Amino acid sequence: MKKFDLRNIILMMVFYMTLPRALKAKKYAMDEKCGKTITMDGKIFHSANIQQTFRNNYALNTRCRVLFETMEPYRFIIVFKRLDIEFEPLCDDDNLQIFDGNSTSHPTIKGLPSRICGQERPPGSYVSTSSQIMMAFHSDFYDVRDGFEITLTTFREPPCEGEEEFRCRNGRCISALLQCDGTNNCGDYSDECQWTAGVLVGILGGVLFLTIAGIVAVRFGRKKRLLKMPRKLKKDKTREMTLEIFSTPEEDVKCEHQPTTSSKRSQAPVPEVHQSHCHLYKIGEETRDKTHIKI
Ligand SMILES: *[C@@H]1O[C@H](CO)[C@@H](O)[C@H](O)[C@H]1NC(C)=O
Ligand SMILES: [Ca+2]
Ligand SMILES: [Ca+2]
Repeated sequence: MKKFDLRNIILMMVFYMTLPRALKAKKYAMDEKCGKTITMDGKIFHSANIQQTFRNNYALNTRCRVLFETMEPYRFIIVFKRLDIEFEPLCDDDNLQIFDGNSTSHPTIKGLPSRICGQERPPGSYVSTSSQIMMAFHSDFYDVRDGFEITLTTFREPPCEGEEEFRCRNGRCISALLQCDGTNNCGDYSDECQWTAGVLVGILGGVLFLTIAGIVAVRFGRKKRLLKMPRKLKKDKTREMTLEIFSTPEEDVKCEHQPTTSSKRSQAPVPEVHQSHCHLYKIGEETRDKTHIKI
């Protein structure tokens, strides 16, 4: 592995933070591109991530072909990131085929099974001998799976071109922009830096620590507030009750034992002391009816 000094590391980090999105690997779902051709120029568009589908499972009864092409003298490096296609010993039910050319009449890519299925992803990397490859996917009428995920990278035979290209340990020349981007483009991981893992672990560790610290702080704050809450609630309740009592209109105040049949004029005024007692009594009755207040 290469050794980087601090200056290079900082330069690299700045470089990748400012890297335009367009230069990063494009993602494709094969089931959205059936019958289409995807062209990678090799200089600007030099890597792609291909999945069978962006959904959870591929569809039943699928027959899909997608052609990938690049410019001479570029070729393709094929790296499997994951594989989950219904297993059958001969891969007769569901399968992926990758042809080393622009049609299904070409032989399949050297080193790969002619029909790919199962859950064990083909290890290492595979290369095309021409600038075109055709992917063909087939599924039958029952049992579907996740599909697959493949990294496709354009490369040239050495000698590599100065700063624009990176020379993999296996001799392939790929775009220098693919170094340390977290994807095994060369096929032997030589384009991925040793420090990337360390830095990533460091960053993740920092984020994790801050998150936990944040959660603890929020929890602690909430607990403190909750402890204060009951006193506040009690205060509010008493105020509400007092308001209820004093906001009762005077006219409503009547003693229950007061005769209601007599006319207003003949109604004897209730003595001051009696009235206040009566008033409180009435409120007690009223408030007992209202479920939200208890006396
Ligand atoms: C398909 O590939 C062959 C060579 O293998 C080439 O002669 C032909 O022009 C290609 N066709 C298309 C449509 O690219
Ligand atoms: Ca199936
Ligand atoms: Ca890479």
